[in-house]
Amino acid sequence: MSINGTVFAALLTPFKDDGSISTERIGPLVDYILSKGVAGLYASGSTGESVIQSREERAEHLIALADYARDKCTLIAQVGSASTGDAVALARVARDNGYHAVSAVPPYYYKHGAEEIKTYYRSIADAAELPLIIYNIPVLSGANFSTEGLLELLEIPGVAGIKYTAQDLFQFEELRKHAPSKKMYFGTDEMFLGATAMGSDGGIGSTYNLIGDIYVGIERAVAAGEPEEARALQRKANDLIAILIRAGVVPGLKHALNRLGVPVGPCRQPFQPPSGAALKELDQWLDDNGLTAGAARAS
Ligand code: MN9
Repeated sequence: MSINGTVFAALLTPFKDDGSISTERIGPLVDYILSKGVAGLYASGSTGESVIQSREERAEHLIALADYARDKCTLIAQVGSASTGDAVALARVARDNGYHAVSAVPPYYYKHGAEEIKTYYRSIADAAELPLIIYNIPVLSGANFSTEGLLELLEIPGVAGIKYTAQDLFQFEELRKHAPSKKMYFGTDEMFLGATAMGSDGGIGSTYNLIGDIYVGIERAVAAGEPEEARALQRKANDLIAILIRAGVVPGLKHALNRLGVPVGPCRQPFQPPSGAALKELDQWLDDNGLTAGAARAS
């Protein structure tokens, strides 16, 4: 099976107001994201608050998302877990519900050796029977692979590519050179344009939940040979990202979507909603850029 598209939102997980999983709120969020030209959704990852959900909750979300969106766009299920058993169970859920691919963060918390990590990925690929995207996010997973280590993971049968959420464009391009047939998605939204120049196959990130059209626009500008336009669009995204980093990226995105009229509920604790100066800056940016309160409800 092939993975169609280049720009994927690392999907937020909508919650009810009481913090439990909301399946009803998936549809409006997906519709909003796809209306911006995004090609697909990467579910149950970092942006989806997956590590603070039970396996059962993650499965419930993955199944409801597939029911709503499998015929509308490309779907990738992030099934990674600290436990191989949980990751394998979620890989089967993805397989049985029409996902186009799975992805997995390395097993976290314990510092596992290379053979343990490879065995984990083999188990997931076998269970999923779908293309597997390695999820490299050292700042959160704690697993810092060398270029050679990542290339070894990319050689595991069933592995189709990597979501590279780091800032090392040199390493990214090294991987591009040594694994030319693999899909290489960049995961640091603020460097989407730089990664395009280094040969990425697209991007998967959190801010695509809100401003996917900007990244689609960057790709279009690059294809049209308009680097100044591409850079202006990246600049626009980065003005927002700088604020989101101060506000808290996931709480900030949920705040922005709720305010717009796309209800996604709160983040789960220990996250706290944005407050103070960061909240003010965020609301100001949203108003200045047409993402005014209630705009999605009105349209
Ligand atoms: O995986 C996200 N990275 C992290 C993707 O969560 C560390 C990105 O989409 C960032 O949220 C984004 C803003 O820094 O690039």
